[in-house]
Order: sequence, then C-alpha cells, then structure tokens
Amino acid sequence: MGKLKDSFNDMPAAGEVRPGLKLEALKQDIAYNLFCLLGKSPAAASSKDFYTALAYLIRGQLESRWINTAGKYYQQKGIKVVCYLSAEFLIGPQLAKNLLYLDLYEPVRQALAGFGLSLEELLELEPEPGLGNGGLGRLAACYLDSLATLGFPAIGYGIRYEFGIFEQQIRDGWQIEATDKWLQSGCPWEFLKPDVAYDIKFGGHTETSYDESGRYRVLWVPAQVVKGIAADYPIAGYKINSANTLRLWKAEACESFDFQAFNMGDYYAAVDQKVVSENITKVLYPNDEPWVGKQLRLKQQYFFVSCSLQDMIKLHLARSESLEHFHECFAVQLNDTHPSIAIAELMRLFVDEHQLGWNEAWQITQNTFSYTNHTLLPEALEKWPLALLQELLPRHLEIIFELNQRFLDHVRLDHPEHEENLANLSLIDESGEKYVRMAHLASLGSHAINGVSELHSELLKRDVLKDFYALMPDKFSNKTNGVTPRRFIRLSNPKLAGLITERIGEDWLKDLSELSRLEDAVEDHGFREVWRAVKRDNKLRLATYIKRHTDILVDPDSLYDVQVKRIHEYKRQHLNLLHIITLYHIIRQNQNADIAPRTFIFAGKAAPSYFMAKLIIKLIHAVADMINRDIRVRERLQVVFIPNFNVKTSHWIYPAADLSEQISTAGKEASGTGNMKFSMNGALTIGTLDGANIEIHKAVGSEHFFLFGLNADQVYETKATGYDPRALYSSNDLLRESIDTIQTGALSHGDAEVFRPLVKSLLDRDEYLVLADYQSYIACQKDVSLVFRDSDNWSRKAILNTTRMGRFSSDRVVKEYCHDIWNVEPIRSESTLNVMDLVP
Ligand code: 26V
Repeated sequence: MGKLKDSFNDMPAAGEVRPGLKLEALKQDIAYNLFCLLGKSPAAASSKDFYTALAYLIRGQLESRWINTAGKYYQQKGIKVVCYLSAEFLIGPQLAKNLLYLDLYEPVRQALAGFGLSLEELLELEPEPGLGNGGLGRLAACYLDSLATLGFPAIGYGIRYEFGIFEQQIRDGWQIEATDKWLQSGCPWEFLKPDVAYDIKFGGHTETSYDESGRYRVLWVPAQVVKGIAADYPIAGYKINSANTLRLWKAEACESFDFQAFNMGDYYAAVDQKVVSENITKVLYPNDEPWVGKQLRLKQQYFFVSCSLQDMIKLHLARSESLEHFHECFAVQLNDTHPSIAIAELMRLFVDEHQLGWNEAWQITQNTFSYTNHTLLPEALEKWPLALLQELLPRHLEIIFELNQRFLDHVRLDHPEHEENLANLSLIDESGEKYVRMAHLASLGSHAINGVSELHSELLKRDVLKDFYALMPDKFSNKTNGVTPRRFIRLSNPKLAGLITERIGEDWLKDLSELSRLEDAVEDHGFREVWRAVKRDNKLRLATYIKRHTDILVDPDSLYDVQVKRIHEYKRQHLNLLHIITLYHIIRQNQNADIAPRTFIFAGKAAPSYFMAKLIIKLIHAVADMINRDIRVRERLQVVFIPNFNVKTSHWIYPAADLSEQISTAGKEASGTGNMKFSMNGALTIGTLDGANIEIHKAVGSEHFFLFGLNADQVYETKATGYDPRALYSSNDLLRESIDTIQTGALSHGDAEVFRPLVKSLLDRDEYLVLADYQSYIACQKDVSLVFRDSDNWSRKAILNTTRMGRFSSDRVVKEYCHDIWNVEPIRSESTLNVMDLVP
C-alpha cells in the first residue's frame, strides 16, 4: 500500500518526470502492479500482463490532473462547458498517446528495456476501442483531443458499446465479419461509476392533469425503465496540466423498477428483462448502410441522450445554478442527427420534470444546442416512423407535434412569404408513411447549423436544408473539419515529426500553422534527401507489416498509391480498379511502356449488409491475384488489400503513402479527413473537387495536387441532361477493355456471374459517374507517373503538402466552434493536484 501512496506523491508538472518516476522507481511500479493487479511476478508475466500493469500505472498518472480539472468544472459557477454529444467516439489506442502527452515515453521505454521488453511490441497488444464507423467518430475523438489540449472545459458524451465495429477478416477475397471484443480483458482506461446512474424510460403512455396551482401537467407512465451508468475515460491534453472526460453510458437492468414478474415468482421473465435492458449498449450499428428504422438504434440514441442531459442538469443544480441559466453553462453540440432526440428530451425534462414554462424552456433549449450535418446523401438522412416513436417515446412525439404546430403557425403568421414551403419545412414528412425528419428537428432546436467543408456547407444551404436556410440564414455557417497532428503526425510518424522539430522547434504540435516556417527547407537539397530517407523508412515499415498480414512482398521503391476508407460506391474504389486493369493491359501489350512501378494499397470495411461494397472488396482481391501472379507485370505493379482498417492500422499506412486517392464523385463526400492525414504526412493527392479536397487543393497549390474529374455542378448537369454510361463504354477502347476483363470472368476463373451485378450497375445506371470520370482519371494518373520519375521534384511537392496543411488541424476548427458557436473560453490549470491534498 505504501508503494501506491508513493505513486501519488510529488506529482510532476507537464513535461517533467517526477523524481519518483526515475527509471528504477518506474520499474518497481510496473513490478508492483504486476504483483498487485495480476498476481504475477515479472518472470511469470506475459507481454499482455506487462501492458496491463503499465497501462494502470499511466492511468494513475492521469488521474490527478483529471480529478483536478473535473473538480473545477463541476464546482465553479460560471464556467461554460462544451458537451459533445456523439453516438460514436473512435478514440484509438490510448497508451502511446498518454505516454507522449505526459512526457513519459522515453523513461517508460527504458524501464521496459530493463525487463527485456520493447515498448513498441507492448503497444501492438493494446486492443483498440472501435466505438465508431469511420470519419464521424474519429472526428469526435480529434475534437476531444483539441479541446483538452487547448484547455477548453469539455465532456464527450456517448455510448459504451460492448462490441464496437466488427473485425474484418478476408477469406477467399471476401469480407468476413468477426465480433470485436475490445472489453474482453477489461479496459485500463475506463472508470466505471455505478453511482453515476440515471433511470431511462421507454414506452407506455402519458396521462394529463392539472396540479394544485392549476398548471397543465403531463405524466409519462413508462412500460420499461433501464438504468444508465457512467463509464469515464480521461482525455489528456498535450502537455497541459488538465484532462477532460469522455463519459460513455452503459445500460443495465434497473432493479429499483418494479419487477412485477419477479415479485410473482417468474424468475425467467425477470432475467429476460435484464437481458433486454442490457442489449441497448451491446453493439455499434454500422451507420453507413442504407438507413433503416431499427428500434434498437432509436433506443440507443434516446438512452445516451437522456443520460447525458440528466447528468448535465444534475451538475448544473449541484453548482447551485438555476435552470434559466442552463445555456450559459452548457453548449451542447449534436454530432449529426444521431443525438437529435435531445431537443425533445431537454424540453421534456424542463417542462415535465422541472416545471419550466414552455416558452422559457424552448428559448433555453434553442440557445443550448447546435447541430453539425455530416452527409447530404438522401439515403443516409435519419427519419423515424411516427408509429415507432409513438411506441417507444410517446411523450416525445407529443412534444415534437407541439413544436411543429407552433413552428408552422409562426411561419404562417410572421413569414407568410414562406407559406408555400410549409410541407418542406415541417418536422413531419407526410408524403407517404409518416416520419419525423430528424435533421429538421435538429435545425429547428439549434441556434447554429454547420456543414463540414466549404462545398458541403454550400450544398447544405442549396439542397437538404434550403427551406430552413431561406427562413433562418443567420444560423448557418461552415466549419471545415480538421485532424489532430499529435496523433496523425507525431505518434504515427515519429521520424517525420523529429525532422520537423529539428528544423523549426516543437511549437507546431500546438500550433500547426507553424509548419509554414518549414517552407524554406524545400530549397535545401540535404533536407530533401533526409525527407526521402524518412519516407523510405516508413515505406519499408509498411512493407514489413504487409508481408506479415497478407504474405505479399511489396517493393518499397515503388510508388505507394493508397486508398484507405470505408468501401462505398460513391468513394469509387472501383474507379481506382479500372485504372489498375488499364495499366495491366498497357504493360501486357508493351513491356517497355513508361510506367513508374506502383504498389496499389487498399483498406477499408464494407457495411455487413452492403452487397455492392462487399463485391468491390472481392474485386480488389481478384485484380490483386491476377496482377501479383503475372510475372510479366508483377515487377511493375502490385496490388494489396490490408485487412481490418482502423486507427491502429492507419498508423502504419498514412506515413508511408506517396499518393493519396480522394476520388469520390463531386458533391458526395461531405469533407473527408483521411485526405488531410495523408497530406500532412507528405503524400500528394489525386482527387476530385469534392469535400475538403477543394480546400486542400487551394492550400497546397494546384501545381502540387493532381486534380481530375467533373465538379459538383457538372455532376448535377450531367445527370440532369441524361447520362448514358453505355455510350462511354462503347466509344472508349481502354475503358471497354477494362470492363470486359471484369465481365468476361477473366478475374474469376471464367465465371462471368460473380461480378455481373457490379458491371451491370456501371453500365445501366452508374449512379456515381465512374465512367464519366474514367478518361480524366487515367490522364491524371499518367501525369502522376511522370512526376514520380523525378524523385527530387516529387519530394519538393511532398514537403509543400506538409508545410501547407496548417489550416487542417483540429485545433483550428475547435477554436472556431468555441468562438463562433459555443461561446466558451479556455481555462488554464496551473498546478497539478497532489492527491494527498484531498486527504482531510
Ligand atoms: C451514411 C450512409 C448511409 C447510406 C449509404 C451511404 C452512406 C454514407 C455515409 C453515411 C454516414 C453519414 C455520416 C458520416 O459518417 N459522415 C462523414 O463525416 C465525416 C466527418 O465529418 C466526413 O469527413 C465524411 O466526409 C462524411 O462521410
């Protein structure tokens, strides 16, 4: 026990290793944790045991900052806290990040070496909390990182899924899903808090009455009550003495609720009830499959939203603030529409449970919320059938009807010029089966609405929310996404980070615009050489990873042409494949064709029910097989698919890329964030004018970006004027040859059936204009090949990609949100708490 106490003494300020954490002490602390937590001696302990012992040690180091910060937010009046509501947080592995942020990376590496262990090997053992699908969840994690680093008080609120995104395995070229078991051996970064718990109601009916003072009251009598308990994760900022909280909710059976069945002796029904309750937070839904109104998904959304809002109200009242000041103390961001039922829930809590008047409650609600839209794809927009809402959340449906009534009355009365748009503005879609349009609810209930790139924000105003924009233009703004350079440069590409720091110091890690000071280095021949050596090293690392995971040996001197992201028809992995097949034919016809040797690297998951996406994965493998087996071609071209793309695997990939494929149909990708991660790591982009590509293109300069394809207006035009993909197929020989290779069965042992649905969809409809952009893409790729031949010139361009990425840090965008939308100020935590101070 004495030892534990020691660990808390003499807490260091950021950047210093406390005297007690000198090497010997660190080793002793690790051995002590092995013994105390796992009952093992160092000699008997496995690497996994060492990981756990070390993680608990570092968790201990985080705790004091965290308790200190939380204490400040929770107790001090007048501090406004950002609450980021998101159904997904893809935080990635935590150990390396926390070591870096606490400045303990080197000492720990040495301490482990003392046990004959490599830190890097331990880091590989850490399971990743895959609590998100992709871009949206990772963005939430980047924003938490920036909020903590910049000293803004913030809480991330979400769901503690027991099973995160599935693990992708590949069998015979097909994707197989395996369950993700990130919690199997517990999570050292988690603090389960059974005492932080709220009751969440579902179903039943409402009853109305008038109370003793004559007020109209509504009582919701639920059919089911579930308990939500908090699981907290400390979110350290980079070299700052404070830490924020990610609070995820776990569903449990509510024992206090009248277990009628149990009382009557029906033990099995009672157990059944427990299982049903706990199912709510069992598994993450793949959000990017065509939207279907799954009841459990609505339950998940309401569950985490209600827990979070009740938590805020409890904190607020504990600070002895009155509810009329709620919006001055909390800024609540809705990360897409997934948490948008929060609008109705806060109204219910205010009006039904805390007796506020409707108008006052509505004012506070609107001032509290803001909403970010992350997609324009019509099939992705959330709308819940009225029948489902009625069944699960009867009181919320009443509130939504009331809000809608008042809203439409207000438009009729005060904005008669918009009268003809009433049906389009309504919260209810009445065109067929009736639905609640969640984007409309979020827009009405928020004081600010934003898109995630300049183009996306414009299209939002022109398309999905055009009637809202016409009515309330001041609510709309753009907040172009950003990513954290701490994880996506410093942690994943330490050699590049070292090179940058050597030249301009380390301030860039907290202010990415500092990278522009590196521009002079582009003229330095020696710098370019070292730059190339770093890239070569990263490419070799990735080659080793690829060999280990796919058994394919790739050439680190070839051009690494990389497309990693979810598999989607709009992202057009199949356009990339058509180019590869075209090159194959060119080389087969002319062994001396002037084509730079390339390795095409793909990774990404397909939603389990998205047939076409799974077929694209199969096609990637089929093309890889054909090319990697052909001795006439494989010296020049190689194709690999890296399984199970996630935050961890991404760390091997981004730093090693030469070329970043950002080839979505213009107007379809809201922003993209992978595009930023590649460019920061010195990859050049081949891309369309879509999402944030447009801004990256502008920032790095058109001479350092490979642009091709139709722009969003041209895409619209092409479709409007009658698009005929078959005519393109007939008139373009190279294109026809590529498509024929797929459709004749040459890639599938003569079986023409396998890829027929894919070819048919391209030739009959081609929703995403793959064929329309084919020629332009091929020409652009030819240019890539030529430029890559001059490696010194390529490095100049690569360096400029990195130096010009300052704007794409999540720090920049978080400051914009804080200033323009949330109206919050940073607080600085000067000293670190000594836990012994808390002992009375
Ligand atoms: C859902 C669906 C459902 C139907 C099939 C197609 C599809 C495609 C995407 C989605 C997900 C929508 C929400 C989302 O994850 N958006 C992503 O958000 C990122 C962060 O802002 C952004 O960089 C990506 O461009 C955007 O797709």
